[in-house]
Amino acid sequence: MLSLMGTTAAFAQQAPAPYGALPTKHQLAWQDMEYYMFIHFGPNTFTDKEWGHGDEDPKIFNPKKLDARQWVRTAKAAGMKAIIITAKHHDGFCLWPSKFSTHTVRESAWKDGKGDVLKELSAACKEYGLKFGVYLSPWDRNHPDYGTPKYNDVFASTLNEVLSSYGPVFEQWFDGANGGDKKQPYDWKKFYTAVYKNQPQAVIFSDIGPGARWMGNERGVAGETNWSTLNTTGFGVGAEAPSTDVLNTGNENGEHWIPAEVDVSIRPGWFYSAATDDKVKSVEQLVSIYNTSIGRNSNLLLNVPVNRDGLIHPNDSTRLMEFKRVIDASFKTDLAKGKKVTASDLRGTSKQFSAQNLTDGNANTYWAAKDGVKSASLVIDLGKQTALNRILLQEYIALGQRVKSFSVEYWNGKDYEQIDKQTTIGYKRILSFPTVKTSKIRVKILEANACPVISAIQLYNAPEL
Ligand code: IPT
Repeated sequence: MLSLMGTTAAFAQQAPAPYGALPTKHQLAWQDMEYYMFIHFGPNTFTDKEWGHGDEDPKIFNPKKLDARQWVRTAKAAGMKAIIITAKHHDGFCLWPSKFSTHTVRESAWKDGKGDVLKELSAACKEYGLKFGVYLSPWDRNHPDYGTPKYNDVFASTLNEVLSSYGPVFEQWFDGANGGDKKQPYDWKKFYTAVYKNQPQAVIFSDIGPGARWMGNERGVAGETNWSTLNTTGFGVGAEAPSTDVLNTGNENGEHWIPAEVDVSIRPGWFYSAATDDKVKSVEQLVSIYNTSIGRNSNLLLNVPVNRDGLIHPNDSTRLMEFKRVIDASFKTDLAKGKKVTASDLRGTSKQFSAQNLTDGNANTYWAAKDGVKSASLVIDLGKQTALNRILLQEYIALGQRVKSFSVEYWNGKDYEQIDKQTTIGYKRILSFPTVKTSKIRVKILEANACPVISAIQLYNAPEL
């Protein structure tokens, strides 16, 4: 009997077995980046178009004051961790002097054809410690081989060229947009191979990953339920993608770990247009997007288009700074930090799984319930009446995404009263609610696919906007 109990106790203190599809270490590092800049830039910037036809005179591309360091400084000051640029959009124009195209910066008026936007941007990212990523559209309305099997080799060579010339690339972005008449069956396997051969750590974005998935709309609104797992068997990119509803929520118990990335523009269009100078999204809109992207288990790729001078317009950079001030103020002081947590279930007595790990300010430590326990309650004792209006929760996703539903309650002096009830958590979930004054918060994990493994619960009192 004694030895049996000993065995049980020792067993209970093993780390939980991973559940379901899991992130790679590159996906884990990517998820921590959270917020980065998209830059749409090219001939469309000079023609006020969103989808160029590929027959634009390359000479129109002439951003006389181009300063990639200004873009990077802006992104950095905004709190962003990286920049992804449209190296080649649907018009086929290459922002670098590609050997595989005759429609490039080399043919443009900019710097007498001697310029290279990717070179300048990758160098500036390196200088300021930001990561660099590239968007390359497979759809190409300029390349003469497009629509023939030869084009797959051209595009693979193009990928090879970009991904071997500008240092580390953290993300390769594949657009599924295709409005052309010419049919081109893409050889995605060949494209992915070209990426991984040159940049094994790169996270590949497309509608269905394999590194990260489109979340189904361009409004910045990920699903309230958002699983980082997706079924991809039988699906493809673009027209063959799963429905946007599925991309929005992922698949519970999906085959692969393919977390959502939200792509949204700070202006009505993706490309710069003087006509949208007064239509830059408001701070309120951006905060709302923050809550429905980063706050819903997604990374946020916010597009800030560069203008005809080759600069980020002051209206956009000013707004980015205003937005950052609000986010910084909202998440300035974690009122739960260091506070005592009581859990209804403990995985043994080891500190490794202790409920205190929830409020230690370290997302690499976690509380876990015992195997087989799929619901639990966690009470945070704030020690005194405290005003609160935000809660931030994180699962320890290295071991998979588990939680199916949870609720948040506050102690009103007599009872626990429900503030909100939601579904998934994932890497990060943020809930906003009208300010409550309370001494205790109770989080109930109502349902999980395996024992819950939670790395953080944080509480904030964000200033009113
Ligand atoms: C849309 C594509 O259809 C989709 O595959 C993905 O690339 C997405 O863009 C990225 O934002 S096209 C858009 C006009 C909805």
